Order: sequence, then C-alpha cells, then structure tokens
Amino acid sequence: MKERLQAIREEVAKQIEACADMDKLNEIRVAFLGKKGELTNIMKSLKDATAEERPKLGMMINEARAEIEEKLSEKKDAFAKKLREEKMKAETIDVTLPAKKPMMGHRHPNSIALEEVERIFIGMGYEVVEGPEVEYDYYNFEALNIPANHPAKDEQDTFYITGDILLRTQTSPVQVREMEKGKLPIRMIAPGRVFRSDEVDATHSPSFHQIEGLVIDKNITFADLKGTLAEFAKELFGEQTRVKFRPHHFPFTEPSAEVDVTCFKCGGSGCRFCKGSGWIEILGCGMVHPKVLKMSGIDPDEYSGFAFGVGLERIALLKYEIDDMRLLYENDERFLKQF
Ligand code: 2U9
Repeated sequence: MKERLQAIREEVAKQIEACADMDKLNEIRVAFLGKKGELTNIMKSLKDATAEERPKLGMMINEARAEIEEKLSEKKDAFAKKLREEKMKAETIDVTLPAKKPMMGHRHPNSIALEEVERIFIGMGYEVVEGPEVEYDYYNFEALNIPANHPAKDEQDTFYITGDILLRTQTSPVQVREMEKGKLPIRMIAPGRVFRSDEVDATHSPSFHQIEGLVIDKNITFADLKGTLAEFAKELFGEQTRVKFRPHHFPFTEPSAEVDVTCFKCGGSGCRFCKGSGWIEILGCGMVHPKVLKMSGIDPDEYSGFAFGVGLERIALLKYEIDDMRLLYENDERFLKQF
C-alpha cells in the first residue's frame, strides 16, 4: 500500500504540474480525491489491513490527501493569479496617449453681429436693455400709435396668446417701458427675439431678432439721427460707407425714413450683391412721434427723440455674405465653424 500511495503522490504531482486550466485541475481532484477516486479507494481498503498497521497507514493516507489538496490549492491560486494578470494587462490604460478632441462649439453669426452692433452703440454711450418676449397689446401696438385697424395687428401677422397678450412683433415695447419710467434723457438699444406669423423662406422666419435704438433728450433733431446712423454704418461696414435716407412711413415715427448704405462689395458702382443699384437697405428710422412721447408721459414740447430698428439676421446675412436665412436657424456645425 505504501508503494501505491507513493506512486499516487508522484502521479498527482506530475499531472498537476502539467495541468493547463481549471477544468483539467478539477478532473484531477475528482480522479484522486473524489468519491470513487484513487485515494478514497485506498482508504476503503484500510479495513483489510491489520489492526496494528491501520493507524500508521491511515496517517500516511491523510498525509497524502493533505499534500494533494495543498498542491491543488497552489495550482488553483497560480491560475487565479495568471488570470488576474492577463485581465490587468488587457485593461491597462496608457495615460500618455493623446485624448480624443472634444467637439468645440462656434459663435453663431447672429451673436457675432449682435456683439459688434452693441460694441458700436456702447461706444457712443448707449445702454443695452432687454424686455419680455410675451407682451401686452398696449406696449406692442397701442403705445406706439399703431391703430386697432392697422394691418400689422391682423391675426395673420401676429401670434396672439389671448385677446390682449401676444408675442412681441418688435422690441419697441422695451423702449416704451423705459420711457414710462420717466428717467430722462434716454440713450438705449433694445436687442431681442421678435415674432411674426411669416412663412419660412430665404429672407423670412416666424421668429427673428431686432435691434432697436431710442434717444430722447432736449433738442434732439433729425441731424442727430443722421449723424448717429452714418457713424454706425461706417463702423459696421467700413470707413468708406455712405448712407442715404429715403422718406418712408411708420406709425411711431414722424418723419420716418428707410436707410440704405453704399454696397460694401462694389463701393456703390453696382454689382450682383446689390442687384446693380450700388445701395443696400439696412434699417428704418425716424423722429419719435409726439403722440408716442405723450402716451408714455413725456412732454413733446420739452423733449424730442429719434428711433431706429434693424433686423439682426439681415446684418448677419449681409456682413458674412450668407444667401439664405434658414442657414442661421439650422445650427449645422459645418456652417457655424466658418465664422
Ligand atoms: C419707440 C418709438 C419708436 C423703432 C423703429 C423701425 C423704424 C424699423 C424695422 C427694421 C427691420 C423692423 O426688423 S425690421 O423688420 N424697424 O424700420 N423701427 S423706427 O421705432 C420706435 C421704437 C420705440 C418708443
């Protein structure tokens, strides 16, 4: 029996040594230590040994079992260690590798144009004031001398929320609210989103942005308006830019005018950009109507003022030579990154 035990010990050691995976190791365990395993068989045959030999042989079997279990356990630990090392190796992160570049956003042409316009007017001492996009009919129309039967008030042009609450169609209400405060003089611009029930095309959108300006003080004349807008045009489009005032009509200003600038592409000689005329229309303006001043509590005999309004998208389209307004609303990164 001693020789058999020795042979088993050697055989197990050999098999464990050669064993390459956990499955094979389990097979070895079952073959030697399992219910029908070699060592268990020897244990069973102890009953045939003499009473004298039995304890000694029993001890030897136990020693052999302990040795085999120890070897199996060592091998199991070795497998686990190897597995962990392989996993660690596979999961290693090379922190010195360059990182993936995050996608950078870009300034929107509207934002660039707005900042430019704000910079020019702040430089002339204007304040930038914002106000609500949802307005009362009174601030959007009535206080601006736009009568109840005016076409602009038609439901086809204005988004009404209730009978007297609407989405502002211009930023003028911001200026009316400022006039109501009674703090004079006023020198302000009111930039912001406005809404008109327009179909979308290359030059129209139901929501766009305006920048309106308002100056109220004693002795303000049309000459101040002309000088201010001429300076604005030069700063925005270049020193060589000239302006032309064409008579126009707005309910809130009297007299009123539309302003053209010399085409900054051809300098006024006529090209494809200005459709051959040499001039490009950029804004509307006028002297604030005395009725408008009066309605907001300003005495038109003591004070006078001028106002103007310009579409922000129109400035952005012209300045960056974009031929379709819809591009400004799609926020396609390939478009935005060009500015
Ligand atoms: C007050 C009094 C008068 C604002 C003005 C315009 C002329 C004008 C258009 C330009 C293109 C609107 O964006 S657009 O469609 N605006 O032509 N706006 S004068 O006049 C005011 C504003 C406030 C209290």
